Amino acid sequence: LHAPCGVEFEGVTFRYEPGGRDVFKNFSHTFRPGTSTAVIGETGAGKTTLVRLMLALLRPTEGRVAIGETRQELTNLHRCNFVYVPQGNTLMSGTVRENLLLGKPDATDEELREALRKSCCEFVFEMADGMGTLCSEHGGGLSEGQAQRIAIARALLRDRPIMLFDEATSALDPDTECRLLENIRLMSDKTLIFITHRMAVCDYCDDVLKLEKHI
Ligand code: DUT
Ligand code: MG
Repeated sequence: LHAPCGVEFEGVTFRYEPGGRDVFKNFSHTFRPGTSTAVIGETGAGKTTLVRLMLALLRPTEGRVAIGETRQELTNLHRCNFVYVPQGNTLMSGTVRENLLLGKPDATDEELREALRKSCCEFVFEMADGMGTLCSEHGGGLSEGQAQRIAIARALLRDRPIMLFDEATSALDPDTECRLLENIRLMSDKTLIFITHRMAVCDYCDDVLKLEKHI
């Protein structure tokens, strides 16, 4: 359905306010189609700003961001190439199944189970109510790491060419995190971007992008 799709930053300068600090200064980088990249950098280095520029929630002050074959300026339309898993709990009140179906409304139970297995959510199968277990906006009976994995399963079901993870596995133990990253990487046609504070994630990626803070 979707061809592999890259993201290109070309000479991007960005500041939040006129006369303010440059968060990016003549920054160029290509996220190659079908590869995985770990994005690291100290707090304030611009990781979340990078995400917002890609999603066209912000516009470069100078330069441009291009997606796939497009050479035009990014518009809201280009956002459909992405699935974004932000930091923190993003589940809604409802069952695990209802949350997963937000990713793909017509998914079969087998597709849901497959996504749960890929995102290391075997714990769901062991719960008395299975996919009927209730989640709440505050996590409910789930641990933070369990809620993160269900959010990732939902993102996998959405099936977009570019997947953006902003600290999306921060609550997992290192073994589970490695298993999950490996599973996601096996879907090798996706362009994967992992924003992380954990150096171990870099070992699972084709590229590492370190953002520096400009004073
Ligand atoms: N900034 C603003 N206005 C905003 C957001 C950020 O001025 O609405 C500044 C704060 C910082 C720089 O931009 O100096 C980059 O912020 P960003 O949130 O992109 O940094 P991060 O790398 O995502 O930091 P963290 O690791 O704390 O999430
Ligand atoms: Mg951030």
